[in-house]
Amino acid sequence: MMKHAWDNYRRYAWGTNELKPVSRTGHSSTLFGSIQGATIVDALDSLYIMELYEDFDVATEWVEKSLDFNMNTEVSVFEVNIRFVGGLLSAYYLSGKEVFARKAIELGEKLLPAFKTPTGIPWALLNLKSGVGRNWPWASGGSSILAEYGTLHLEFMHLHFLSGNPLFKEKVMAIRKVLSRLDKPQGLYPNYLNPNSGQWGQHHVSVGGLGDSFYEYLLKAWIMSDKTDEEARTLYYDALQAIESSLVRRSAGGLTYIAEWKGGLLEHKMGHLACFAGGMIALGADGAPAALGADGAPRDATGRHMELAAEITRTCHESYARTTLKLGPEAFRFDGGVEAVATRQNEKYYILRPEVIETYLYLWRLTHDPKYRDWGWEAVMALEQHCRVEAGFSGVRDVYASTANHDDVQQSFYLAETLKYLYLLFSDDDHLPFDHWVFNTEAHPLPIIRRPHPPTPNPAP
Ligand code: DMJ
Repeated sequence: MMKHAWDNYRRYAWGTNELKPVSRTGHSSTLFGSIQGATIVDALDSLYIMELYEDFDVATEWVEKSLDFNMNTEVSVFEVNIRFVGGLLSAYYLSGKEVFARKAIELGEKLLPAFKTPTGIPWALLNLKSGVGRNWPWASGGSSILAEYGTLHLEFMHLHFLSGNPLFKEKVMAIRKVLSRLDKPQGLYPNYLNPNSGQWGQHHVSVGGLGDSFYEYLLKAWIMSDKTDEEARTLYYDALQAIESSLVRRSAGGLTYIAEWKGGLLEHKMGHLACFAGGMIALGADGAPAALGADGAPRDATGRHMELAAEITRTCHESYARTTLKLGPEAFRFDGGVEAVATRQNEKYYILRPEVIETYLYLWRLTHDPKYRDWGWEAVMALEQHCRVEAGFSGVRDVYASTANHDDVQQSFYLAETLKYLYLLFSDDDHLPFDHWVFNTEAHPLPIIRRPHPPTPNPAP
């Protein structure tokens, strides 16, 4: 599947950001401005991990000769960080090739002006030449987005470590300070925060889009620090506690889901993006602090968290199983007489997203229950049957339709995440073991920073 996706990108869209596999041409997205090569940088580590070294060398040569950030263009700070900085960092740690570290640092430095705001909460969008930032015009009251400014920590800590430049660390630690000081409604983090006033915007809370990877990076900041960053640990488990109390619900049919919260009211909807939470909760389960039971005695939280993770995973699998194409919709609901089913036409699409497969990988590694591999295999079959086209893989517009209507985009995260997680799901646990690597939110593995033995690249022979 990787070869099919990569070879066709190479053939029809080389050097552009993504492949349009039906039109057989390049696809550009405004997220990266005029930066090119998103699929190449996103796929580097997957090629390496899958031992496709000749393809990796071709990609490396393109990075050396053609990857360019010196342009007058506006980019999404979050997307460029998770895909380009994250992809380059992983390629460096896997292969040991200096060019990747150099390019990651060069790009990271170009992102620093985004933090020039009264609070230090970065802008969503940045012009790489002028250093002028702004927020998405649609974001509540000119706010920055939780999942965007909260998903820089892992990459910036590695940029700090590799470059010695203290600014990388200072910038992400300052974000955390602002958040720690703010009042949180019922302990929850609203998705919108104004970078000028330091006040929350609209009270919309979500573990799916706009919120998701903020929670992921709290947990992973703790793990990547070799479990020394106690502040991150506390913030993560406190946030999860609030999510459990205020957002986690069980349907009449017995499915556990994570609802969204709008100004105190629950919307009984779960996004495909929120399905990553099964994996996150499982990954964090063994560090969960004991909670006091009703009788005042401490209760071990690990078992409860593993159970919650498994239940969420089951629900996300149901969201796939209840469709015609056996691929999950963008969002599914638990109201109006349905459970784990999309009811709105604009929520029925599947764009090759990884979150459900990502969660299968974590649950597989942490429980070895074979059902997670079975469910992963069901996804492989559905991808092969409905998303594979002659010149690559495409998303589909309606997972409840009897035949696939292709959207003609092969997303770069399909190669970075979906195929990598599938590959690892069917590999041994010592292939990128969790006690050495932490995956950024785009599935780019970053080594745990251990003192006094910090990470060095460890290329395959
Ligand atoms: C990816 O770019 C990342 O996983 C991000 O955290 C969320 N969206 C896509 C995949 O769905």
